[in-house]
Amino acid sequence: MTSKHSDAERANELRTRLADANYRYHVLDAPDIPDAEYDALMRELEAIEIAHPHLRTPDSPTQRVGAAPSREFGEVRHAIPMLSLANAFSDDEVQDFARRIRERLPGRELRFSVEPKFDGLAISLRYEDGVFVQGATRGDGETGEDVTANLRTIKAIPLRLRGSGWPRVLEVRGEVYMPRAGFEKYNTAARASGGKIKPLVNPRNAAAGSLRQLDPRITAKRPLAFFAYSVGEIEGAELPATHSATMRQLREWGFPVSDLVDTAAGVDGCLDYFRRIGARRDALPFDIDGVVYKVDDLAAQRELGFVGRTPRWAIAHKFPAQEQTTTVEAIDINIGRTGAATPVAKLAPVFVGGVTVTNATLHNADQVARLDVRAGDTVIVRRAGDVIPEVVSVVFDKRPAQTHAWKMPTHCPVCGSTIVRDEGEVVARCSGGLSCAAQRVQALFHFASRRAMDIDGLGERYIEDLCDLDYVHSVADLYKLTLDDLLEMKRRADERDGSTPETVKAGKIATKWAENLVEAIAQSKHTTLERFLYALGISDVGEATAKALARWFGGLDALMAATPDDLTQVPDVGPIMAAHIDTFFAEKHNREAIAQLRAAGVEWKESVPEREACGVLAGKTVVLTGTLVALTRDEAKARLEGLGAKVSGSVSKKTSFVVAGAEAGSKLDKAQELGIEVWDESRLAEFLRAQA
Ligand code: JCF
Repeated sequence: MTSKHSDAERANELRTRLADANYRYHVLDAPDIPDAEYDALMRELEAIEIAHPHLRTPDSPTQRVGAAPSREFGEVRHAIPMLSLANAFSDDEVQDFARRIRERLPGRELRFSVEPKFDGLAISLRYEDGVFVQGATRGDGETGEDVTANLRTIKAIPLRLRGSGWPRVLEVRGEVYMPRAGFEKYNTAARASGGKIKPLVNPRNAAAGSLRQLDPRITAKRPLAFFAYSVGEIEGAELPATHSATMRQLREWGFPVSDLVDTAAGVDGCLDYFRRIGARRDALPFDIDGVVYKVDDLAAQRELGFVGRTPRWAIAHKFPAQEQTTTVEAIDINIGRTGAATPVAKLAPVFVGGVTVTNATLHNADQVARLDVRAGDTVIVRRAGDVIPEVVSVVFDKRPAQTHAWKMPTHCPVCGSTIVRDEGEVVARCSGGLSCAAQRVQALFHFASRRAMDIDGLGERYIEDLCDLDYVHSVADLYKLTLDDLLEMKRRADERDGSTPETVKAGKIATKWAENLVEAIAQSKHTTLERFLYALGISDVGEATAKALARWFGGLDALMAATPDDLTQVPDVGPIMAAHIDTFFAEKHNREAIAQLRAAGVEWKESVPEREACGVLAGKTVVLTGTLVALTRDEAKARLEGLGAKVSGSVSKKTSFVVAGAEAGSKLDKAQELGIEVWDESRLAEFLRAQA
């Protein structure tokens, strides 16, 4: 055996092996070799073909990678026109469709082949003697574009038919689509590319755009797939007598046919299928926009024929569209229970995803900027399943003159407090906290919680009732509640919920609850400054910080008078937290709420400030960065604080020195930039040993 002969044999063997693997993966959905092995076989075949170019065949899997770009697409005249389907948007329209068929085929039992309507691009694939020779888009139905080179790059499309018995000429029609996972993955990469790669708008546009690339190497990089759903021209062999059997045959010849393809008896079977697929729609790995019913018997199809350009024997039953265009009347912000400010587009009412929508979320200010949505714009709104409606994109061609870029309002629409957004944060927040009606329930819940004011018996449900029924508007109102108020509130809440008959026992339980709560509220008045500070719910101020603030300032008035610079002197308080504290106390509503709480009798023992830092590092601010080996960061921090240092999280001009462990990053850079002393871990260890 010559080596040339064995190369040819090996190349054939590899092609068969790779085509099998492809078939198992794309058609049977049951891969049998790992990706790495597939890649290794592919490289082996490439090597043989490079060494012996005459062994390269047009149906070789190496030919999928993408040919050189062309200047324009050639035209392909479809031997049999590629038609379109009539649409049905309701059960009634499906009933009408079936009735028209029954009138033409009286007494015939109707079986339908049913399938999802894939949301991609319709194409036609031509095979001669079992080899893929030409692929075209639908175009105007008569003539399409020759996208053969692009279609070759799609691994789900067989380059050579499997099995036997195929006609000499076989034209298969179907849909090229982009699976959702591939779409998401592509867009994640695009968003990370810093503008170099443009994100795809939706999987359908993505499929269409990818196939219309003049450079097949670009198409090759797009995650496209294919489902066959019908046949066109056939020459030289008979196909089965039903559509469903034809689909099974196509599958055997190597074409992906969706698992969801099925048959159904009569209209009832069709409508049942519609609902079953509809329920699964959002969980499918690809987009669909409805289902298609086709009379299964091909002889019956021929009898029924066409009206104009649509077959009488098939119809597309559409789901309610998940995307619609409408106009933005205004962009407001919605304040959530935690104070998060979410921009919301107020829309001209539009029917989308099965409901009328007047609001769509814009998520956050960055998203508004990315989309560049403005009041007055025409936009595409999407509502998929139970997901809240969102604005997908702006139709810039329709933008009226005189629009203005949107900016996050400076003040909360609910309470008037300042809206703040921290550096590096996506979400902007209302700083109203205690006083903001939108945050009232959350603020009260936190205020009453065990580690804050510790008001036993005031659960979230009662807080909601107290707020909803207007008994409490701010935390200070809690201290005005009387036993009668609570009992009346409970009675009204029960009435509203239509619950609890007025039994003696229920009345006793309610009275006990109210008495206990009044007592717990009264008890909570006697507290500590640190609990009180924690209870205020200042952004980022947890128990530890509340304690540090209480010790450092000793009293509330001194704290409220502190500047951000004063605040950063406190152990553990960095510039961001200092800004939060400052904003909180600067807010008139918050100062009023505090005054009311004090007037209601909330009190604590004030103490002398404890800030007399002693020890060798008194007055020094140290920053720890990078990984320490001999001791943990917390240990190092405790040791340094024990020597009187303030350990801070960020480097500034005030930093005395930086301790940089392994792989120190931006903080070390900043220290060097500012000319601040840097210690490595061994120097720290030596210093600590000397102090011991
Ligand atoms: O998406 C489909 N399942 C589908 C779409 C199936 C068909 O037989 C179609 C189609 C769109 C047009 N037939 C036509 C003529």
